[in-house]
Amino acid sequence: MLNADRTDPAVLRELIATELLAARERTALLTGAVEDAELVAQHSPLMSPLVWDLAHIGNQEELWLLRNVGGRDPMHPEIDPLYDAFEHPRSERPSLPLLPPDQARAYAHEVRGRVLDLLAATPLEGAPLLDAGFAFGMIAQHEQQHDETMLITHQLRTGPAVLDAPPPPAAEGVLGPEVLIPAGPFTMGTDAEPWSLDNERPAHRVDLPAFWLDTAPVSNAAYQAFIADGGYREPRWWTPAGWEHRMAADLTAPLFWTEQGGQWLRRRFGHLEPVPPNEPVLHVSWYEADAYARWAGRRLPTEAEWEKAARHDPATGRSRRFPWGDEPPGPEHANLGQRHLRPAPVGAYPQGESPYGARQLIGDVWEWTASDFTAYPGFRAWPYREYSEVFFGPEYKVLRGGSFAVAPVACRGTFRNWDYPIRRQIFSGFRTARDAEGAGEV
Ligand code: AVJ
Ligand code: FE
Repeated sequence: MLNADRTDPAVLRELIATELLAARERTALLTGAVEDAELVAQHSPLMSPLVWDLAHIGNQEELWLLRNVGGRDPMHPEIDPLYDAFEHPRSERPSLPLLPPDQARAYAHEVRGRVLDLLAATPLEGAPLLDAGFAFGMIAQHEQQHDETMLITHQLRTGPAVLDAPPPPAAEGVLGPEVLIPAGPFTMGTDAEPWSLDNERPAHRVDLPAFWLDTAPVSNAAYQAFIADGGYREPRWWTPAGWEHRMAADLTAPLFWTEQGGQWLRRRFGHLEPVPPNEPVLHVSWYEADAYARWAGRRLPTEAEWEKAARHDPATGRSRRFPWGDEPPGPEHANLGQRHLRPAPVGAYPQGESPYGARQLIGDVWEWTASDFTAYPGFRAWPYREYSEVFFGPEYKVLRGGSFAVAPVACRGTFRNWDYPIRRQIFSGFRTARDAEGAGEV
């Protein structure tokens, strides 16, 4: 679908409608799985009540599509400040006079009906917001991003399981521990991806020395070896800020893990289960990932290294949309879209392999990189400064590749996510790298 002929307006309209519908089905499932009392409750100070996400989805859709694209008047201007993410921090949102669940649903539904009418009547060209249906694509991605946020809220909730999904596919083949990425330039970022967000632009050349990268994300078994070796008790593996945080927050294992009778268990969407040794480690902070890498005699890859490993095709010299090529992600390529509510074992998805032989770069777990979230050379904020620009700087670290919770429409080789280095309620894991002295010199 994403490779459909976007130059045909009828095809593009159908693609947009399909993506908007897919997002709404996910939103309906995540907000329909619990009672209204659970929708208005705050399950963690890190998160909004689910009913806030629901009305915020509708409000952003109204703002960008009905008002900015369609020129319509605001439907309920008095509620706008409630759903402006910059007006109220998440921890305060439960005390706001939010729309109750039935009204939030009705509002989002009403906006969507009008948006589908607008889509049928609007040319998808002739203005930057309209070209290639950008504003519609941005809104489909926005809703899916909040569907990931809502899934995080579900993971933080306590109580019996309400979400279910089949298990992901098994590992295939015997993999070496790491792959070599020879020295040389590649194209980072994009000018061509029609629904790319401002921080992915523009395309630019980056020259990198050779490096080795883990073939797959670090597993729970490997991470348990770090714990068992006293990794959380040894300041020399941690940066000073990381050690300070480790002490203050009393970190001893990934979030949602507990030890019982010498065995590690984890809580996952309401199930308490043994930690599966061969799955990528999940729910670790940047500080923990960085400490693990140092303990292993390695380091986190930079964002540029990650993207070169995921996109550069040494046969043609060009960067692809995805590790496997330019085709949109199918279920054979990557664990995306909340199809499975857990990462697949390390070594799954042979069809998603990159030309260098790295696996699971897309899907499964967001991968922490060594890099701060900064603007690419030539960056231009678009269509609003609050999407990316206000977050640029050293406080945020970049994550790449998407997790099992990310929808294909909001995932690609250029996509950049960011968060504070202490955060671990997100679906975060990592892989490690090391310098390759002298390898691959031209
Ligand atoms: C890109 C995931 C950091 O959730 O704060 C949602 C996405 N931006 N609404 C976030 C987003 C506006 C954003 N992240
Ligand atoms: Fe938002």
